[in-house]
Amino acid sequence: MSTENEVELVDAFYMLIESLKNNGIKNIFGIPGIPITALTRSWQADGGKYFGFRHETNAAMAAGASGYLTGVPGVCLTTPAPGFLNGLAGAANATQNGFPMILLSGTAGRRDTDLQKGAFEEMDQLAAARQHVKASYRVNHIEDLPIAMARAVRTAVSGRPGAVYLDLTHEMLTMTLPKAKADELLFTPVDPAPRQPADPAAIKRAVEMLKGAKKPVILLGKGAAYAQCDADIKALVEETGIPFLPMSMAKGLISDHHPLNAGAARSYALPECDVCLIIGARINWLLGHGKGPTWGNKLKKFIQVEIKADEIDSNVPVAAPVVGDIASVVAQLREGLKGMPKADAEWVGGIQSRVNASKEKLAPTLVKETAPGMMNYRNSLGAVRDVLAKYPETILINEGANALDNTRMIVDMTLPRKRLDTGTWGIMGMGMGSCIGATVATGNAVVAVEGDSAFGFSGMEVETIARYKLPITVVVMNNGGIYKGNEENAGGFDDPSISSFTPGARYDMMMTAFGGVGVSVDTPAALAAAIEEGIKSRKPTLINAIIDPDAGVESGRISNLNIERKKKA
Ligand code: OXK
Ligand code: ADP
Ligand code: MG
Repeated sequence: MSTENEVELVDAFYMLIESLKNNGIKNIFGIPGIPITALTRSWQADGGKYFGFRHETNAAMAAGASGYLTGVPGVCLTTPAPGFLNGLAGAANATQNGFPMILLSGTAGRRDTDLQKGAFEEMDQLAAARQHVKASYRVNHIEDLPIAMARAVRTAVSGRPGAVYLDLTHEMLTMTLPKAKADELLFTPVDPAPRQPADPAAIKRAVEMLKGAKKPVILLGKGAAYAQCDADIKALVEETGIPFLPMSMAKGLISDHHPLNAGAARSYALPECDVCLIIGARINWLLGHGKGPTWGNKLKKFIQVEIKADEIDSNVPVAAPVVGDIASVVAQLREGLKGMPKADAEWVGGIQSRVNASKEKLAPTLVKETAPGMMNYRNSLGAVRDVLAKYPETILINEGANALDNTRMIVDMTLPRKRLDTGTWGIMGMGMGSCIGATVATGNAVVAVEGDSAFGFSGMEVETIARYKLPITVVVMNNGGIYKGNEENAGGFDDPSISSFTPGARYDMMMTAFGGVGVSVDTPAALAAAIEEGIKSRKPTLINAIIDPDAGVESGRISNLNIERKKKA
């Protein structure tokens, strides 16, 4: 702030910071540099929380995770060009997953950029962002900042949530404004994510279909977890007695231990059902696009509760679309279904006996002893499951191939929004950023179960975790490679194979290098003890869990998506 001819002026930083605060933003994740260093410093000077990362993609992953867990957009602030592009990868992932976040980036001056004069970090970022985010807006004038921020927040959180890019031009960042004028312009938006109840006719159609169902199931996706109407969703399931299956991030929305959880009988429940009520999940690759063997090669009667109208019929015909927000629609459905008899006991009992059989088959593998250094994904994750059962508020971050699939299957979740994973894109590299975003947003302790390959994409953020002393315990499932650690060079040469990493790598030393706790373990009991200590101490902890290099399957449970080399004729 400065005075010129007695008029008090404010700068663009002030306008931006006040706009962020007016929109309920408390944290910024990013990396400073030209031209946003002083802006970042001003945010911190003003009392805003700032988390400085080592790579912008991870900062954007933190913003996305934070947005998903709270419903308030996470904010990532980057420098131009490469910094921005790195952040854009995380923003694109947030958009794909429906996580609300805002990517803010400084740019080189428009005058030079638009004439391609070769400015420092010159790039048309608005155009680059456009196809990867829900909306991208450029702010050319300081007076527009309050409206720009309101538009960004409203776009991020209303309808299907996603990322919004705000292009902060160099020229705009140098502007000033009389304070009196600024204070007139600043405002707090009203109801940025409005309720959108469904058309009563759509509810009626869905209710009739459910009432006529003989073998109904309910599929819960991460949209249902995001909607934060946990009690109503549980009540819908219990009042109807319909078995439910959670998509991976909806695990725990209703406890995995609930008697109506059909997750462990997936390959029976989905092919056999006649009506499937889908709440907050897309019928995408994760659901076999609604057809094929996942669904017994039959077209099911789908009832889809979804906020984005054009998502309906994206893969297969949906018999009863219910377009609206999940919190409203679930309440409407409960009202419409009042007095409906419970789902058929034979159908439910058949699922439950298959669930029990799957669990019984799995159980001994989770406690099986192996020689030191020869843990597999079953007994190591059996240990993880037992510890996390004692600390259900812990947020679990999970990525990898085998580390992902086995954790999803073995580690039960009992509370909503406690699991974040590779998500819609099945990406590697969401790990450490999501850990940081999750604990910053909630204050909860975090445990990450990471394949050694997956961990590498964001591993440098171990320094960030240690620097901010965050209550994060990272378990690196170290089998020495992608999928497996014992692949040989395909040509028989001396170089490492395409999937191998350094044998005997000590990931734990990455954490001790920065003053955190590092432990290397080779038995399930030691793994469990180290995780428990990490959760209880709330100290930054990295556990190098040594797994049998032969443990693991190429691409885990989605190996069918791989392309094999054609056989020579
Ligand atoms: C589930 N199951 C259980 C339990 N829970 N058995 C015993 N006890 C419990 N508690 C059973 C369940 O019935 C399934 O067996 C099996 O375990 C796996 O469950 P689930 O739900 O994961 O089923 P499935 O078929 O794997 O689900 C399909 C999927 C899922 C596509 C939704 O695989 C998925 O989310 N995949 C994400 C993959 C991914 O993104 N990978 C990252 C990239 S790898 P059956 O007998 O009933 O079938 C990569 O990038 O390249 O390789 C690369
Ligand atoms: P999953 O990966 O768990 O299957 P998806 O991300 O594919 O879930 O699907 C989530 C769906 O939920 C998206 O289509 C999104 O538009 C929708 N959604 C998100 N929030 C809401 C909400 N509050 N009300 C209705 N639908 C929502
Ligand atoms: Mg591995």
